[in-house]
Amino acid sequence: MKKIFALLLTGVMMMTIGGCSKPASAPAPAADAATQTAETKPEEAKPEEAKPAEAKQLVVGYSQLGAESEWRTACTNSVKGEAETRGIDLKFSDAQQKQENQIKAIRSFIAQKVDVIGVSPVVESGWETVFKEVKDAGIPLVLVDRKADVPEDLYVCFLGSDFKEEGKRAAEEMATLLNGKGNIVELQGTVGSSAAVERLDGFKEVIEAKYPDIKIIKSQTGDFTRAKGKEVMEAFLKSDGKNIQGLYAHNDDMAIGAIQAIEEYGLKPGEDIKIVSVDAVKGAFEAMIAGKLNVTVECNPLLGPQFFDVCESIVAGQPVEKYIPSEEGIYRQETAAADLPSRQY
Ligand code: GZL
Repeated sequence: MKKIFALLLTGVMMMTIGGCSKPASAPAPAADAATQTAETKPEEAKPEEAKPAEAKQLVVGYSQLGAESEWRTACTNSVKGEAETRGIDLKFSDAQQKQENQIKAIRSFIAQKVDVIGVSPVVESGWETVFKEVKDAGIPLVLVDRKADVPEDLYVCFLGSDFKEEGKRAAEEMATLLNGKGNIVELQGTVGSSAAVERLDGFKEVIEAKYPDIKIIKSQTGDFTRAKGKEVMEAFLKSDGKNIQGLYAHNDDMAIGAIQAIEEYGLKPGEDIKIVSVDAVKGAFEAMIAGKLNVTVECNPLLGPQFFDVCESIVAGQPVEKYIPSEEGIYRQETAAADLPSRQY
């Protein structure tokens, strides 16, 4: 009996060990190779004729801050037009001058896995968190037109104007118009925007350093719009009226609004009150030709070509400068009629 049990136990053991000896992923037995048909044998397969790889279409997300001025419209048109010319898939968002809308748009671009993100920050502060999300997603970021107060490693480059230099140029032009003496009111751009902060600084620095007989008696934001510029100028005239000899406006749109307020008050803009503004949009040339504006300091909005040059360089792995300045001039009443026909915005 014991012998029969031992024999049975030995048989069971032999079957069990035999069943585990084959690893789960044993390679197909040699016989499989013989069943391949002729046309699929690797040594005879004819590789597809190598087609040149189609260049992948560039996909760029661009958060534009708003549509508050002629300048902004020209900037948007330049970006959209250049994207179309180059066949770039542009994801465009207009934030209507609200930072929360820009942040939402940037997060949407991250979710869409775009190749590059461009941003025109409505204000300088409040960007570090979302820019870190962009960096963590491995997407390069380009600051277009305006700056953001973030560590430099969070963006590839800033593409735009030297706003402080624009403010300095405006101050020299105003001093010439006033012969170095008089009271000025100032219409500031959007509070906290790099354009407004630096245009104020540049203007103030030159006046305080070189023109002790010129005083800035009032300074308030007109938010870069015609309507607000007119409203604030009306308040300036109500409080200081004939005591104002000059107006410095951070953009042409606010200057054009202020011109309406000055005329309604009964004074002659460009004569009783000398006016210097910034941007050099067509509306400013028309006001200069009418003798109502004296000088406009150019701020170039045609940033589309430079923006997409930067995007293409980044995607191609080419080096990009941290700051790419715009080329800009100064335009005065005397040459406005001759200049206007060649203006692009
Ligand atoms: C300047 C730009 C400013 C313009 C305004 O680069 O950011 O914003 O000067 C515009 O006209 O609103």
